Amino acid sequence: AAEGRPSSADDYSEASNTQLPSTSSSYNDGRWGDTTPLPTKKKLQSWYRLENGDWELVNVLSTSADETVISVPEGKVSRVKGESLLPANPDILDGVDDLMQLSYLNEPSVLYNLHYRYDRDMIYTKAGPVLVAINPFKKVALYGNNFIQAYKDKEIDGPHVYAITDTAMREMIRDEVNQSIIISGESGAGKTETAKIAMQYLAALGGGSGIENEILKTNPILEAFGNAKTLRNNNSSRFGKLIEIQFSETGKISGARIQTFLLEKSRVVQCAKGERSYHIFYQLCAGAPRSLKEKLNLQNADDYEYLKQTDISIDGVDDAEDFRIVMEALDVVHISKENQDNVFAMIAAVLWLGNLSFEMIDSENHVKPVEGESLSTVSQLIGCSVEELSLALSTRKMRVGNDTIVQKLTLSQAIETRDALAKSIYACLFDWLVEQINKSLSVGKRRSGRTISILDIYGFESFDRNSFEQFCINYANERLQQHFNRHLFKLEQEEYIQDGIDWAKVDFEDNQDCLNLFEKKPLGLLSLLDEESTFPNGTDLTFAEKLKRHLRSNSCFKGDRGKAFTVSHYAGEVTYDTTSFLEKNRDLLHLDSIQLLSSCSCELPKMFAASMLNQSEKLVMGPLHKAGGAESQKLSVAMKFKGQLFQLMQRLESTTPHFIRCIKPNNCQSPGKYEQGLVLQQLRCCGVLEVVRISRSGFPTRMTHQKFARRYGFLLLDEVAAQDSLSVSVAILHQFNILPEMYQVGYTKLFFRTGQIGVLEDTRNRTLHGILRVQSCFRGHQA
Ligand code: AD9
Ligand code: MG
Repeated sequence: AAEGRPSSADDYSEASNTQLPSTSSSYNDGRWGDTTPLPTKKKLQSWYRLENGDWELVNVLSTSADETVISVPEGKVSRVKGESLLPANPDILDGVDDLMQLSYLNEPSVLYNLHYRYDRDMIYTKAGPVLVAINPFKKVALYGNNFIQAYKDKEIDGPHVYAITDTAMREMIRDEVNQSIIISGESGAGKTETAKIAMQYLAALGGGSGIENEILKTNPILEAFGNAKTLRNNNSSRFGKLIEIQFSETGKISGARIQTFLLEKSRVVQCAKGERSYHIFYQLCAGAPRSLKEKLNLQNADDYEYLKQTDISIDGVDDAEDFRIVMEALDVVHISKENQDNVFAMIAAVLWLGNLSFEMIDSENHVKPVEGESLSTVSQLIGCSVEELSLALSTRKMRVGNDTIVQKLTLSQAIETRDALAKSIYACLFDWLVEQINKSLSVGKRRSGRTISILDIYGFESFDRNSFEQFCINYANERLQQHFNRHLFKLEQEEYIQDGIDWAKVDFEDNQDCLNLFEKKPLGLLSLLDEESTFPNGTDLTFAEKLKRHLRSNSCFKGDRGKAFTVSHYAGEVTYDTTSFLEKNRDLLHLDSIQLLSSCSCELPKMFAASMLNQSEKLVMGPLHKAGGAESQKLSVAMKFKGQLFQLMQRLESTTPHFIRCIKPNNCQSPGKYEQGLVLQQLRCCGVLEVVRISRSGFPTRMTHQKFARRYGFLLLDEVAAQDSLSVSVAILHQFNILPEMYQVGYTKLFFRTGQIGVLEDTRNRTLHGILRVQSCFRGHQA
């Protein structure tokens, strides 16, 4: 792992020159004070924490036992407590391309380094084995065939998605081990774009058969059906995705398989102000050719209740043009024209369902759908009679003992039934589409070489109000974080062992306690949720109370007032509001609706019904749900998700992982804005600072014997008997009184604790500065 990790600023300047063909913006927002790289030594500088939590670079004028005198950039002098100061790195380390090279790995130094690079469009930085990517929110000249070629030929090796993908590809071939690229980060941080950039690199290197084009075309399809505008991201993925790209023995792409996780289906019937439903709805309305429009009786987007509650258009997005791209992509992945029409018919059916209104039929508030265009269009589109549809939306069959009775629905029950049907149709359609794509991309039964999987999954979420979705997402992130920790911990250890140095145990924070809180049976969050979901009288409040009763003693759990509870996640505390937890977890579609779909004459609704029934059956028989008993209709959402997650982790465990952490520099999706606090919070959440912390408790600075001897050898006062690099290095260490616990001598490298190299660098700089002065004096004298 240390190979290709330049360990001094000299390497950095080379790397930065080659990596960046053009340097655009200059660095001057004043917040950090004068940060223009200086050719000469700065005064002793430190980071000073301002009241708002931001850090400022200050000069240290003097230090005593209980106070330090500093001067801030504007020249003001203040006396401050030592605790509010952290050491700053020597400026030769400005903008290093691997955070591991920093002598001081404190938060302000990391923030500064990333900011320094970001301002120069160097959006990628390594944090040891992890690639950090900061969203530029603008086009940056870092991609395309020339760059791909250059990374492939190793002409450039600066941090980049291409570089990490290249490593994955090489390791797959060299070690014959499956690889994974795990991309995480907050909404809008750039995961999906990053995944596409990685896919482009793989397609360019492993392409040839044409299948790579099919694989790339899955992106616009999945984005149309699974992405939506949210307040955080105009193109937010509302599902998790793992794409496994398969390679032949010769390293050519032979096929692919996509797995998706937990599509947010509530969005189909309702979304927040300023957000939109799935792109495809607007695309279809805006872009369908006239004949299709007529066939589906399509109106404008703002004629549909499900869409007109919120925004219809997105700035800079042409839905009609995007629809054309989606249709073309559907052709490429071999979805027949007939099936494409069937898909769009389902989309239209969902829209028309939303327009269905109800009228009162008796004095007991019972309702039935209003007869008219909406009802008749839906029934036409799914292939059933108006009567069947009307009945399914206004009554519910119940079993009482051995008898079946028919219960009439009230308005709210009818609306709930209608919306549940719309959501199910959409979710089934999404799954069906993924299945069709997989068929097209599948290499068949022949199991060929190896695979590279790319995981683009929602990052940790903590909002003002956190619901069931955040609960599931954050649980997934706990699992991924554990994978991340264990892997990095192992990597670090391996490097020490390889170089033959003492491996004193480095402690790292395990999140097993939090995972136990979720997974323990029978008294864990997931089990208790499922138990309460199967109780007919269970409510969100009884669920919350149950949690408080049983989990009080768990250190990661805190009961709050009313329906809320708090979990201490690795990334921070999150308070969940249990409102709608049970309903979302049960995710019931009444049997009447399933029966309606199965009796339809159109193919897709019939298939959807079959897959829903199939799932309930699997569940009743399957091992996962013994406890639920035969009455439970369906695997609960949380249990299904947990099962998927376990499978995912198993698959990932058998791969060599490569981690990319995406960071969102501001909340307004705008270029050039770098908000310290926001970046810092994400660095903490996605574990980058943790990696840095793990390294800090080890020996993060590494330099080969040769390099060390070359760089500092001239500082030696006494002759060294042997001139080999190791002897010279050891002599330097002695001369500078570097304490034995501060370093380790490996077979090829010297390993230092944080900050040690800083001392040597200071002396080196001072000496060089002195030499230069003497030389210039000397020249002056000669003249
Ligand atoms: V979400 O969790 O799905 O809501 P992502 O996937 O993390 O989120 P996405 O990749 O969609 O974020 O990026 C958001 C936007 O940032 C994109 O639409 C681009 O406009 C922008 N972006 C992200 N990465 C890059 C990049 N490398 N170059 C230019 C980028 N723009
Ligand atoms: Mg995304």
